[in-house]
Amino acid sequence: MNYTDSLKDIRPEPDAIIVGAGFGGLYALHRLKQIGLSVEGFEAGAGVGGTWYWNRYPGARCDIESMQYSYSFSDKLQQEWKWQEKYAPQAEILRYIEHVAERFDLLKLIQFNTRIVSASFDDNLERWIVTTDRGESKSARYLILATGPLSTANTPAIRGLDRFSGRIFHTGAWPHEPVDFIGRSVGVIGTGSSGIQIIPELAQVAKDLIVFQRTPNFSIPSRNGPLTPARERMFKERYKVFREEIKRLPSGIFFETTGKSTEEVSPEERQSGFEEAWAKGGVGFVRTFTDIILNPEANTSASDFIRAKIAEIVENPTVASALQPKTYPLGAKRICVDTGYYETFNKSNVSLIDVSKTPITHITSKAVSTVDADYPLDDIVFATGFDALTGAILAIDIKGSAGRSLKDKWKEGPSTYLGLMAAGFPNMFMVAGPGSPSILGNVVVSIEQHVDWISACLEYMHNHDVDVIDAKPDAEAQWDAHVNEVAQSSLFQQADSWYLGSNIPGKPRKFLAYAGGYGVYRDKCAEIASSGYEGFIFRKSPVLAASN
Ligand code: NA7
Repeated sequence: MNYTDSLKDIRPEPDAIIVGAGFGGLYALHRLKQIGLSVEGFEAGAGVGGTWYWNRYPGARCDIESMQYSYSFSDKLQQEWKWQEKYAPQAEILRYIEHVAERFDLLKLIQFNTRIVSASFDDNLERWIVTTDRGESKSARYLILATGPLSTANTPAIRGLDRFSGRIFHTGAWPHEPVDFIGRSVGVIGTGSSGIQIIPELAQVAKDLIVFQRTPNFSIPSRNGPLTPARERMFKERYKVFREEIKRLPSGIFFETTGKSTEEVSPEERQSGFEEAWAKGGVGFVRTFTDIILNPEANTSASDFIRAKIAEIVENPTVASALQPKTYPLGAKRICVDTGYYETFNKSNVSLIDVSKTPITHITSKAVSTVDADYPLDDIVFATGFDALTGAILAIDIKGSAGRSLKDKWKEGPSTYLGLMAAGFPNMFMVAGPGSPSILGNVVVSIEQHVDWISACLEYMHNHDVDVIDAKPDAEAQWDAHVNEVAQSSLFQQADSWYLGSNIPGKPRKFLAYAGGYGVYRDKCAEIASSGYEGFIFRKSPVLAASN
């Protein structure tokens, strides 16, 4: 296609195209609009919300407290919005995001039900040209990918799946209308965060629930409930200071902890610390003592504590044993948070099939079959996760300068500079992308930091009269080496997980996020910006200058 010739058909063109209307895309639209850019958003869904639009399965809920898993950019918003529960369910988070979109007048900027299928940087025009699944094209100076780190649902290619005559669901692409499971035989494949949330809900209504577990996860009870006025007050009274503090924390999440290491306390105090954290609930369990993540012995005592709890809760010792993670340390895979998960396995209608011992071989028209049995089912629910961090980006056919494809550049795994840009892809930014802390903690904190950094960078470009920014290949290579080095020394190497891409057959095994901590990363990004964007290259574009 000759883009120059076709340009007359695709004007008017915005300054920036923003792909995705979840937390990241909406804030990018708002912020870029605020600095005076014209912006246009594209969203595959029929509404805003991203993850919280698609993941509507029963039990879907955020495992970070609502008072923290929310925007901080508007004090009026954070003071006025009233969360109902300590850990908000999907519907409440979606209402919040819809409210934000309306409140900041963003809806009119977004074209819904439209998926971006390709994006190419035209070296002559120095603009990004995107095409949509509706056959339209649009060009913009800047391309912002806010496509979500966990948005491309992964359904394993199990032989015979297409022959199954019952209903098939994926937690990450749940229907909008209510789904009735009453009196049905339901199989759930997958026991990560999503499986652990949906299983107790299905067990209440299904005739039979068969859980196919390949790897057990550590799960901590949420102890969820209505948000107490005291807790709400505690946050709201010091929100401004508090938000600043959490930005500096390693995971962007505030936890109440003992502040001590396991070595500083007696065995009895250690036990009572774990008991207290278990009774309080939530992922904060892993921060009960400061050394759980760092010291293998401390980790083993925390892991043993959880294994003992599983054995205490689950009545059948064989089932309890199968539910106990034994092959990796606590924290090497994403820790899950549940409401009555382990208790669910005491119900007479629930069975656990350990597919690490008896793998699923195929699916027939009526059953899931393992090496030693057939399990007749009316419905199969895949809780099998996502092609994380790179999936949604690479689902777009992205071509940078000189027609270089991003898929090709990333064939050995993603490499980025600061997780914000990829060298050779000028004026293209990623929000919470690979090589940044992204989903290793509170992703909303990550998103706000990225969008603020990007908008400050665009202002800098405007003030310095430059039009094009790119990452330098050597700066990218150094960042990539640093990301890998930090990951190598972390716990994350000790289990197969979506953090490493190992859940997707054929995906290169490479740690996908930056594990050095949110605070450290934020400082690094700020330092680079204040040094005049070291590692980035800027240039003036005669063609863009002419179009100003
Ligand atoms: P996860 O955490 O990736 O969990 C997926 C689960 O599905 C996990 O238990 C997998 O077992 C299992 N799985 C994947 N493929 C298969 C096959 N082929 N057979 C059997 N079991 C399989 O996804 P979630 O949606 O639960 O959570 C993703 C994130 O969203 C979560 O961490 C939060 O950040 C929010 P495996 O462990 O690979 O053996």
